[in-house]
Amino acid sequence: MDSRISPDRRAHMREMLVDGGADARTLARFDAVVSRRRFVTLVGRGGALAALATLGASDVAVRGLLGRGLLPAAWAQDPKTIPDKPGMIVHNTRPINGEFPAHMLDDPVTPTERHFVRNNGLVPERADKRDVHGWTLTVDGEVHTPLTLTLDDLMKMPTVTFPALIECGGNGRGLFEPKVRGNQWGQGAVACSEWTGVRLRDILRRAGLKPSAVYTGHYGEDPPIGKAQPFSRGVPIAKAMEEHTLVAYRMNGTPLDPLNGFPVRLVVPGWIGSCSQKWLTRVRVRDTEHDAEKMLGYSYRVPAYPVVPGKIPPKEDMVVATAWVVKSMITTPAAEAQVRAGDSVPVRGHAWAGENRVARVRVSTDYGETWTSATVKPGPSKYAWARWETAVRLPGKGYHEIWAQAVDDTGDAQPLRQPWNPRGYLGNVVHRVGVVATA
Ligand SMILES: Nc1nc2c(c(=O)[nH]1)N[C@H]1C(S)=C(S)[C@@H](COP(=O)(O)O)O[C@H]1N2
Ligand SMILES: [Mo]
Repeated sequence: MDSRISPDRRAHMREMLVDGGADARTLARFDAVVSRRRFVTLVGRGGALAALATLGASDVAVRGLLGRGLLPAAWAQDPKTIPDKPGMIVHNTRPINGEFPAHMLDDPVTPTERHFVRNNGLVPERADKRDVHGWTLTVDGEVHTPLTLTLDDLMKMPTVTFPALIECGGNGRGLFEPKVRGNQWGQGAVACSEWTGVRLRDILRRAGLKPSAVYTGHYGEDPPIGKAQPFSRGVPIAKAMEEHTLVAYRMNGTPLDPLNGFPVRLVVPGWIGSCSQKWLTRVRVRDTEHDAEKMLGYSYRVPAYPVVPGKIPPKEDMVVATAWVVKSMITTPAAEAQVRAGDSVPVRGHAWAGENRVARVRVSTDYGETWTSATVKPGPSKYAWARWETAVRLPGKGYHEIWAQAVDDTGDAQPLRQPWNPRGYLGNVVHRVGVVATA
C-alpha cells in the first residue's frame, strides 16, 4: 500500500474510473498500480494521461475521464448536436449530458426541448424507438402483493398533473473551487416541467407495504457503459409516499422525451435529480437503506460536516444527499447582454428551495454591497419554481454584475461563496450575470 494516497483518496479515484465506465481490466490495473509508488510519481508530474497509458485504460474509460476534465481538452471530440435538444451545451456525448444557458430557461414551465439531460448510461433502445411494447413496471420487495403493471394498467389509475422541478445534484459543480471532477454543470442542470402520472404512493398502497418497508430501490433499463453497475438509487419510504412523488408518463402534455426517460420515469421533486429514476422498470421496496453502488461511498453523498476545501473526508463521514437547498437563477438579462447606462433594466428569474418555501429574493448590482428586493410570485404547485422580478439601473458605462440571492422560509440564504464538498453536490452560490452598459 502506498502511504501517500490515503485509502479514501484511492476509493474516490477508483469511483471516478467506475463512473467513467472503466472496464474490469482497467480497474484491476488501477488496483495494481495504485498500490505502487510509481502511480503517485506519474500523477504528481501532472501525468494523468501517462498514468492512464500505464493503466491501458479503455477508450470508454478515457472518454469518461474527458468528461471529468482529467485529460487535455485537445483530446475531446467536438460536441455533437443532439437533435431533440437544440442549443444544448453538451458536456458529454457518451453518455449524453447537457444543459441550457440560464437565459434559455426563462419560461415558467420549461419546454421539453430545453429540459437538461443527465445520463449515466446509454439511452435504451425502447426509448430511442419510442416503442412501449413489452414495457412493464415491477413493484416487489417488502410488499404483500408484488405487481407487474403495463402502461395501460398505469393509465387506468388516478392521474395527477402539475409542474415540478428536477435539478441534478451536481448542478453548479463548475463553480466549485478547488475544481472537482464530474460534469462541469453551470446553472442549467435544472428544469421545471409539467408532469402527468400516478402517485407512487397509490401504487405502493395497491401492492401493500409491509411494516418492514423503509426505503425504495429504483431500477431502469438504460444499459450501463463498460462494466459500470446499472444506475440505481432510492429514497426513504416517507418521501416515496409523499403526494408529489410521481410515476410519470407524460411531460408537458406529451409522452416523455427518449432522453428524459421514455416511457415512464419517477419524479421525486425537491430532492436531487438522481432520485428521479428514468426509464423506470422496477421499484423494489427495501427493509434497509438502498445499497446499490450509487448510494454508497462518495456517490451522491456529502460530508456530514463542512470540510476543508480540497480535503477528502473518510467514507464513513459521508451522508446521502437528499433535498436541494435554497437557490435562484437569473434568466433575464442573459450573460454578456448589452444595456444602456441609466435605463431601467428588467431583471427576472426563478427561485426554489427543495422542501422549503422561497421567502424572498434580492438583487445587487454592486457586488453585494446593497440589495434591492424583488417581487416573488410563488409557483403553482409545491415543487414548481417561484417567479421573481425587479428592475435595476446601471449607473455608468462598462462592465457590471447582477447578482440574485434567495432566502427560504427557514432563514437559509444562498451563500456568496460556494461551500465545498468532494463531489461538487448541492451547489447554490448566488448566480452572477455579467452585462455591459453603454453610455
Ligand atoms: N435510469 C436512470 N435514471 C436516471 C439517471 C440515469 O443515468 N439513469 N440519471 C439521474 C440523474 S443523476 C438526474 S440529475 C436526472 C436527470 O433527469 P433528466 O435527464 O430528465 O433531466 O435523472 C436521474 N435518473
Ligand atoms: Mo444528477
